[in-house]
Amino acid sequence: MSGRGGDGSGGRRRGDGAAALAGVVAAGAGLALAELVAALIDPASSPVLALGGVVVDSVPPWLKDFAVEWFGTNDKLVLLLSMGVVLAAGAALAGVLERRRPPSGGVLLAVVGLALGVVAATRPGATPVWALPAVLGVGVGVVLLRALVARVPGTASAAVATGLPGDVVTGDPGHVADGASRRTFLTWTGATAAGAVVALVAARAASAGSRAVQVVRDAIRLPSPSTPAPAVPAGADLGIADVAPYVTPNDDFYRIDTALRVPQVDPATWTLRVTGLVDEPFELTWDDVLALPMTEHHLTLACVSNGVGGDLIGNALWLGHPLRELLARARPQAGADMVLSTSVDGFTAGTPLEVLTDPDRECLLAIGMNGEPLPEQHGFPARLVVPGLYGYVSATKWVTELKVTRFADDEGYWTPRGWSALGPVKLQSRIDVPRPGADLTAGEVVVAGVAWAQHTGVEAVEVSVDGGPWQAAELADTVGPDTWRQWRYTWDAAAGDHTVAVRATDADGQVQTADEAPPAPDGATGWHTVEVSVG
Ligand SMILES: Nc1nc2c(c(=O)[nH]1)N[C@H]1C(S)=C(S)[C@@H](COP(=O)(O)O)O[C@H]1N2
Ligand SMILES: [Mo]
Repeated sequence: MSGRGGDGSGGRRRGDGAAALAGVVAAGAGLALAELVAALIDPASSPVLALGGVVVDSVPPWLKDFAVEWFGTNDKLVLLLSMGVVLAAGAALAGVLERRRPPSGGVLLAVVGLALGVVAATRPGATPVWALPAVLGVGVGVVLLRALVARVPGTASAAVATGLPGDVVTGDPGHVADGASRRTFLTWTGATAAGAVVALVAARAASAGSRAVQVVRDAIRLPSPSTPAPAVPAGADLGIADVAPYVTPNDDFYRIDTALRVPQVDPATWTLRVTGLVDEPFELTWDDVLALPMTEHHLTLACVSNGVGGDLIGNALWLGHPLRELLARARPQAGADMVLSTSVDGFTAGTPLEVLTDPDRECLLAIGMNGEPLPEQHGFPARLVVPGLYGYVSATKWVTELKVTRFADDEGYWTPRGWSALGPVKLQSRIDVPRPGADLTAGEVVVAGVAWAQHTGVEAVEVSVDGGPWQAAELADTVGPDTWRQWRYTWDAAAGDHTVAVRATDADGQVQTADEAPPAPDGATGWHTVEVSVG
């Protein structure tokens, strides 16, 4: 096989490598510029983030479960890295195509770039301006691609390049000196790559400079509650090392959401609309919310994706206005049975209207978490929290709309993705100590952890060793049925390998089932067991 223009196939392949590099560098520079423009317009308009958002929204449930199982909360990092690999492969292909059949590489890049612009401009909350980063990025990317590929040594059009300023080419333009042309190519490619890095650094600086939301959050003074929470009894925390504390510090609180970048919501422009099947739709500003009577309530939030023994659960003191009051003011119409809450980022949750209007359940439009304004990643400036329901059907962060509707007419984000429309939290218990595989000394061993049955309450916890009889554990205090409870059992451990199991009983007398169910579609069940060796 021989290449074109008398170029041997070895040279041609070598040229392909350089063209692929040119493609990656040119596309990378275009994307870097897009990041810079996005940082100036709205960081959410980044084409990479927009594409990632589309991928997150459209991954099939099995792939999502696989990703969470393998990568846990690093799943987003893995997604971004995989996207990077795919984009780099496409860019390399564009480079090779541009060299072999110009301008097909440039056309490929342009088509992908413009598609990214469309994707960005159609994300939830987007304006048409959000297409700009992708459009400018791809424009520059195509120009750079053509310029770099033209300088790939041995490319037919390389001769064209030799007349340009900056090229150090001596000799006959038709037979470009190999070393010189390689140097020219590397100079151009290196300069482009350096430009890309500069653009990325500038993009970072620009978005750091616009951390206005953080500043606003730090300046907020939360109203004091007209209905304060009861004090946490001293006995709620047994003070055992490595057992989850009764109240989870904000920094340790699990985070689950579909957002690749934490939404930055400025309270000054934020509003909450109450709409749908109501007689009195209305809208609240941030100042309106701050003026409402506030309730404080401890409640334990759990993720439906939490496997048995998992840690996607946390307990906090929430400050907010009761949702039943907001709904009463809107006056829901007959036939309505669901509230679809929507986030700035397009996430939605469908919550039974009956739960939200229940006079005995503290469902809150929350603005405070453990004495602080909501942290940005937990929904600043406002989110929902509902005792007794998994987060995916209730706990909308960065919430902007409550639409009173019907389960027959609307569905929350996760329902068409293979999760149940209704998500009451299932009775569960977890062993925090000893850790799996622990080497213990024979004698008294403290077995301890947490158990939860939100809104029903935990009544009892029992421990069984090696399938033996269930033994009652000591239960810690709690402020009420909406939080988890710590528990402790002192085990007289004999030498050997042992399996320790835990089960809870709720205040209705229901005993935690041994039947194992995976998280999908409505929450995991089964007993948490830990294997240890005692020496
Ligand atoms: N906007 C938005 N809100 C959301 C989600 C989301 O993806 N986007 N995920 C929900 C899920 S599945 C859970 S378990 C809780 C987690 O809340 P946290 O991150 O504050 O712990 O948020 C809920 N609220
Ligand atoms: Mo969740």
